[in-house]
Amino acid sequence: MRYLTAGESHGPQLTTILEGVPSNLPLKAEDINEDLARRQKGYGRGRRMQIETDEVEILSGVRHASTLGSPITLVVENNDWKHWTKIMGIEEISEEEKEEVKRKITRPRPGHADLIGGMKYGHRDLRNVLERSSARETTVRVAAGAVAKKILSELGINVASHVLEIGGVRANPPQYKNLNELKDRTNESPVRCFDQSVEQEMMSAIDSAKENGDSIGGIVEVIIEGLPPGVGSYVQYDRKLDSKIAAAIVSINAFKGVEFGIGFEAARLPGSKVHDEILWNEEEGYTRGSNNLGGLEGGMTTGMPLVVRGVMKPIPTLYKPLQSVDIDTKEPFSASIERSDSCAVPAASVVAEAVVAWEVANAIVEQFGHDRMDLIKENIDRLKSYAGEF
Ligand code: EPS
Repeated sequence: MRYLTAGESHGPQLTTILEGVPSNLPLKAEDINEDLARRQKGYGRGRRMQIETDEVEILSGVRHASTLGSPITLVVENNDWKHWTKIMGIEEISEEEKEEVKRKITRPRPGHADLIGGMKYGHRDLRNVLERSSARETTVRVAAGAVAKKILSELGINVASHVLEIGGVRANPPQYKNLNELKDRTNESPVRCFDQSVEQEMMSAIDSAKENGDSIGGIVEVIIEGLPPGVGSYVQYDRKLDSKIAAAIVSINAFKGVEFGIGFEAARLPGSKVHDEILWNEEEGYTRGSNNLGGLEGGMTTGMPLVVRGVMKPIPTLYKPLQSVDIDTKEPFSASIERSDSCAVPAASVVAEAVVAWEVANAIVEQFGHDRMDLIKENIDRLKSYAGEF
């Protein structure tokens, strides 16, 4: 499977076309809208989220609530577009009109794509860069991920995400009975955190960042349960599932790092404390005594829960002035901006869930038969019973 996204933050709409989604997958707009709504929530978002009510329109590839196997087109309208029709219009405008059209940007934000994107594409109005580099694009990545999650759920595979850290406030490792409990509680939490004892502290950290005109980042975690062993491969670098997931995580706006299982902690421990001992019992077949490697060995799933974390830097759009240079005058300036999120970590956890789900679903679809959901299911069941007896 593959997908592309298109659309500007304040343009008319965001679009994604998903290619290679198997046929006969039950799919309704509600399945996608639920995740779009989850992405819009989260303490620390700015005023833009009050303007938008993200809802998908499915324009191709689905008939009578079931996929056809043909490309699926998903569109989400930007409600804010109506305020930007002149500024973001597609039609030609005269030089005088251009002067009238305010909001030309010549002052790049440190940490954003503005300066280098302008240099690279030859845009002296940096709006031409920021409109596409904006995290608004993650809306349709979540829509694509919702379709991937639907594939996984049909195969008995469960995907969750939660927030582990915001602005230096750390949650205790979540102790949950099952993944649905983790999902239910984090969906209720304003910061998408399982540990209620730190929720308030996280929100206070967001409040004080906002008061100071600053922004804060954090750490999110994605967990996938119910995977068969052997998804991905060790035989070639570009077939390793962990490499694809790592690329997907750092492709999310503002994400700077990724780790699996105990991650960077593995550097500080001896091998005897890192590797997960292999066990076997009649009922479950092969299992592990621990899951330090996050469900991946040799670029393949082990059958244990897949655990991956991503690090989000603070959003670079700050009310607090940071030193930069105006590209027209070359004068230094430190300006404030109009509108920003002070923290988007809770929303980013939903995005992380979507992009990881896509990579895992894609690897499964490629490996277990591309075309039809029923054949994919049969192939996975066959592999699972083989693995149990192996
Ligand atoms: C963003 C800036 C803000 C965010 C936006 C990402 O938008 P605006 O410039 O319209 O205030 O709200 O995020 C979204 C719109 C979204 O849907 O997540 C940026 O510059 O990256």
